[in-house]
Amino acid sequence: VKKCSLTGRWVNDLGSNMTITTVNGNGAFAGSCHTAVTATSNEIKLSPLQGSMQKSPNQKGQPTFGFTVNWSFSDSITVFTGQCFVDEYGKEVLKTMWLLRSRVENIKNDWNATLVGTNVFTRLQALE
Ligand code: B9F
Repeated sequence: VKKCSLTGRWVNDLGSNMTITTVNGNGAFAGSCHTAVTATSNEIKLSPLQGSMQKSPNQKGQPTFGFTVNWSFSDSITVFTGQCFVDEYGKEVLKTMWLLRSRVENIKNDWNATLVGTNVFTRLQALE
């Protein structure tokens, strides 16, 4: 079975681009994310991400992972959790869910400070 590797460039169903540059021996990884969507007038900026993936000795492939994106242009943070799958055509797919936490000024607004959603990432094919 083809192995799923997180390293490389990915695009999700919203059109956001993500690059994972390094995965170390402990499964720690780093990269950057450029969201295609926002809900502020702030200019979208490339934002750093840091994550961790399962690398158990008996890794049967299709690892689980989590990562945090620290949005450089707002006070918000998104955490993603997911799994890297190889689909029936041998294509790698990252199936994720996310929580997006916004900063609120007052604890009374805490109840609506977190959004939840899903994203599907596929490998960004380099232009030929
Ligand atoms: O638009 C977000 C934001 C946070 C506070 C004001 C604006 C920052 C970018 C988040 C991008 C999300 C989506 N992009 C993607 O690829 S992360 C999960 C989605 N997947 C107003 C308050 C909270 C959101 C909008 Fe805001």
